[in-house]
Amino acid sequence: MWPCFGLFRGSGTQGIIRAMTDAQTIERLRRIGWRGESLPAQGRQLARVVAQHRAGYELHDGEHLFGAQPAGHFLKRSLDPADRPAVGDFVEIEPGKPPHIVEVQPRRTVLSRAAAGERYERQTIATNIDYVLVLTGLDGDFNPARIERYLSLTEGSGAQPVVLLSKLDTRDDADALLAALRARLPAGTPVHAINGKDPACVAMLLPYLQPGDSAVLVGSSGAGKSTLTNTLLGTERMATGEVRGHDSRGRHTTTYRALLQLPSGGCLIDTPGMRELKLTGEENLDLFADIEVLAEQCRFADCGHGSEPGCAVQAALDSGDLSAERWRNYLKLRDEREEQATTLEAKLRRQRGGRPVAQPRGNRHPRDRE
Ligand SMILES: Nc1nc2c(ncn2[C@@H]2O[C@H](COP(=O)(O)OP(=O)(O)O)[C@@H](O)[C@H]2O)c(=O)[nH]1
Ligand SMILES: [Mg+2]
Ligand SMILES: [Zn+2]
Repeated sequence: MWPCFGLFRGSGTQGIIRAMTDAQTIERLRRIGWRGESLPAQGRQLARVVAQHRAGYELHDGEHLFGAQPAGHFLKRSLDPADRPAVGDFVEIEPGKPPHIVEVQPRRTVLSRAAAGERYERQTIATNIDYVLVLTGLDGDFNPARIERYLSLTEGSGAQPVVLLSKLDTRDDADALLAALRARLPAGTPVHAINGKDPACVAMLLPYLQPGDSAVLVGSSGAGKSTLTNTLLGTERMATGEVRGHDSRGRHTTTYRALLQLPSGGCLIDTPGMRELKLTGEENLDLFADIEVLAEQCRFADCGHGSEPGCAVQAALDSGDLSAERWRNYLKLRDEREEQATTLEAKLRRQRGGRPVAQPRGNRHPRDRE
């Protein structure tokens, strides 16, 4: 099948040689998770962004690791930061010293968050990923509301979430925590408890890390992301840190995102712990769909779910069918999503010179249509 490439590109012996090198190039790119079929125009090369530093990018072409700089158009202040090359991107480069990134290939999936602070800015956490591994320690780090926040952010990414609980070896009551979490999250969300230091234990994650797969590890600093990464790698590649006793927080040992090739054939992106994970405003909050259905059963369409008669939410809270903690987290994330969606809409309107824009996805909320 592959030689077809060459026959289109050239003719005679030249074409066949080119075809062979194209097939080899594609084979090489497959190792770093590339799924495309056609290569860039002659004179350009494809590589994947494995790390981003202040001074430039680190790229991998399936064989070599090398540095590169973004072309000038990526540095324009008017450019949405979300359109700049990010870790996980497949980029076209032109040779040079150093090589230059000239184009970002269309992204299969994008995991982003809104940056902390006043100005609305979407930040890309990772692109072209199949799985978002949401890692939480079973120590003081354990926090179902934060897991729900991560899952909300993952919803719009196109990648599948996998909830991982580390430090299984440190407690005896993990089964009960696990059962409660499974009951709280949408059915079908994979939840695994692991000891990140034990290779036999992390083997259960290999189905997510097969050739062609890309996964990103997210979670607070100290949760054990780098420890798990090292165990999966079979080497101490990422620096890990001691956790402070009083709050189970790590010391941000990992300072940058890095995409690594695993012996199982998949690619894994380790990230530094992110202090604030603001919603972008584009989330659907599908993981709370049951609550939205419930709220539609209230007697009054504009029910405030306080002391109104016939409130289905209050009834569920009273009977224990809906946990107060989950309800509070839903309200918090919903309000934040609404606020961010409004800010995003205003920003898009400004960018388009005052013309009305399509509603951001997050506004497709049953109650908003009333
Ligand atoms: N007992 C135990 N300790 C772990 C586990 N995973 C991580 N740790 C420890 O937790 C600390 C923080 O881990 P690290 O991988 O640096 O966290 P990161 O900030 O998420 O990358 C280190 O001291 C690890 O040895 C685990 O599954 N069991
Ligand atoms: Mg780390
Ligand atoms: Zn109500």
